[in-house]
Amino acid sequence: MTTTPNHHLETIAVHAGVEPDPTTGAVMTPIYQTSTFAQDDVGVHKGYEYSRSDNPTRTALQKALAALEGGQYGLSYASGLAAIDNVLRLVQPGQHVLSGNDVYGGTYRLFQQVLAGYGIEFSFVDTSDVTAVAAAIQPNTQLVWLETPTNPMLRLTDIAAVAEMAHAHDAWLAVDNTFASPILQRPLTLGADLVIHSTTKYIGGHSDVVGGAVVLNDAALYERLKFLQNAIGAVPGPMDCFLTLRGIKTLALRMAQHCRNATQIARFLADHAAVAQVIYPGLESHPRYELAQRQMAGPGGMISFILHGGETAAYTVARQTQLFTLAESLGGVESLIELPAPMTHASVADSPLAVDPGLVRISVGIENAQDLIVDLGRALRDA
Ligand code: P1T
Repeated sequence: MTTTPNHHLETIAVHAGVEPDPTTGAVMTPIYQTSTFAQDDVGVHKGYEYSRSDNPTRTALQKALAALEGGQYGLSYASGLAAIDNVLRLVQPGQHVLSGNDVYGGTYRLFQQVLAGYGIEFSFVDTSDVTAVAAAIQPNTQLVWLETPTNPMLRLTDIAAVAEMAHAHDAWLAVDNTFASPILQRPLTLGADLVIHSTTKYIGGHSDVVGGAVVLNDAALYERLKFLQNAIGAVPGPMDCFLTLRGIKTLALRMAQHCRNATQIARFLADHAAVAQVIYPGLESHPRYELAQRQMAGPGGMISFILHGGETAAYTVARQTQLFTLAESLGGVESLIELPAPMTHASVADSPLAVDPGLVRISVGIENAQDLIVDLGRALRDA
């Protein structure tokens, strides 16, 4: 059914974008596994011509994503990085992008090793410090790019404050909302112009599909991105759209459990003798705890920590957990553990964004919290 912005997020997650199929009444949007669509006459069709341009399963997903983020328009992509690449194509050679200095390693790689070669200028600052953002904005800044919480340090940025700053300089603010999910944070409502997701993570939620999304309100920017989505062609297939839509239905439920479990685990880690530092937006020790309370509806499922035993101890823990699978990615129902420096952030090694080699990152799943604590406790015994 058509949801309205007055519906609560739990309702939007279940219903948005999905209408009973007009031909059969199928309650779930079918997987329109077709590359092309018959035309009644030359150029006369039912709104669909070719599945790179549009596909009904993708349309349903895009509507659901837009509704979840409280935006007018949603666009889906083959991966989070494809979504990021499309947004960056809004920026022209000679223009400047001001990026956060703690971002997914692949984002930094795309910026520095691909797009900088096409004449886009990048600089990287700690966006959690708004005075640093103000100092780094240049006359040619067209886009401010940030993650909050960041990957992997879980730093938080005041979205409303940075949006105001960007707009004062006629720049757009893009927020990669992957770590929070729209259930916990809706950047468009705080003044951001573009919200980006790796839907591979919480939105899909089951570690079975790779995808990306952009949601926005500006009609002209949407038209340009829609053009780019088709012109560049990094679109998701109908099966992937279906899986992502199916995941979305339980997003609110899952996020609640991710937050509950992660809060318990963060406290357990904070009290553990082998642990030197726990970074989690739900702990009062987090430097922006107050902002987390104000900007987010919950602290999320991601925790980073450092052990007294440093890198060696980090490897020991990562190798010894059993319920926490050693793997890249995050946001699925199952708990994962990884070491960012040699894994997800290997592409920032030897750069100013390099990550502490002793940092451990966990994505807390929706299993029983006590079972997860026992698993971590066992692994920490040797760390
Ligand atoms: O993997 P992909 O769907 O292309 O999304 C890239 C991406 C974008 N933004 C953020 C904040 C991300 O964390 C990611 C992907 N991150 C991982 C695979 C990871 O383990 O951190």
